[in-house]
Amino acid sequence: RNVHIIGAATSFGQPKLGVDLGPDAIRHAGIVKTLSELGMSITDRGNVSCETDGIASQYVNRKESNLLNYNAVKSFNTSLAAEVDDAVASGAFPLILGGDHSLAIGSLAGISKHYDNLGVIWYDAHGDLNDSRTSPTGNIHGMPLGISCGFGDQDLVNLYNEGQKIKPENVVLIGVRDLDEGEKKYIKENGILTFTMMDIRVKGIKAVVGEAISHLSERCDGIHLSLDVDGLDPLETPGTGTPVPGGLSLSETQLAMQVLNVSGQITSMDLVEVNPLLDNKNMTAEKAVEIAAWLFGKKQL
Ligand code: DIR
Ligand code: MN
Ligand code: MN
Ligand code: MN
Repeated sequence: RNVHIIGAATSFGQPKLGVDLGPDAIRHAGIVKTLSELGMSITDRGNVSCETDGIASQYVNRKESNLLNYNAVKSFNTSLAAEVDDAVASGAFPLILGGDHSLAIGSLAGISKHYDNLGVIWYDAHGDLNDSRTSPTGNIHGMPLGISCGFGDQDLVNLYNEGQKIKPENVVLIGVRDLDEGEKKYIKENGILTFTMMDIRVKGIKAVVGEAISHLSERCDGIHLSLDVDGLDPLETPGTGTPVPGGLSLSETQLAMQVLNVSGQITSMDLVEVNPLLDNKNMTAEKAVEIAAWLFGKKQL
């Protein structure tokens, strides 16, 4: 299997410096060697980044008060979408390393071009379903799933190609435990299949991922996994900008990835929000490599 690694070296979707170094931290933790040893043929396409005025512009360059770094996010994601589109067109599995989660606007724009009914599994403590009106922060990394569903700023919704990239009924949330009020309303109104941490504690992660796959596989022609490392507990992945206690363990995540691997249905992946400047000896990037390894077939025996 050909895997194209694309570094999405962005921090524009949130205020903390260092998440743009996530892709290189994951490379240092051995992503290429680890996946190669599992039999994958790896091409590292390097990083997509974006020209900016530097740190000082972080909160200056905004479209409206609640879409921070708007121009940088838009320009970055337009470049990323083209790179991801090219990887999918070549027949490869795109593995997008982040970088803050606003990069999913571009990855989904590039990938969805190749599918009629792309499914998405969003493995995250958060829903990322805000728009500029519901967001309590103005940080666009809290909005990419909503934008991809056609909700919010129309220039971001129509980025790279016109219209909604995914249908809300083709989305499954796993691991959520920190939803804003507007996100709860959006989930209920659109009937998004959602497995909170409490649901996972009741049903178990294996059953939850199985339900996610059966929900999506009957209606979708491909399934994208967007995995935010803050879906895991901060004890496992401390190097991330918005940690929330009470998350998934590494072994639950390994099991989730094993179920996805066995299903044979995952066609692309984002692995995001690794911030080495907030980390302890690069352990979060090492966990990210371990998670990817299980998605690509790693086993304990
Ligand atoms: C919060 C945090 N819901 C926001 N979102 C995060 O700013 O919209 N997403 N951290 O990953
Ligand atoms: Mn499409
Ligand atoms: Mn998150
Ligand atoms: Mn996220």
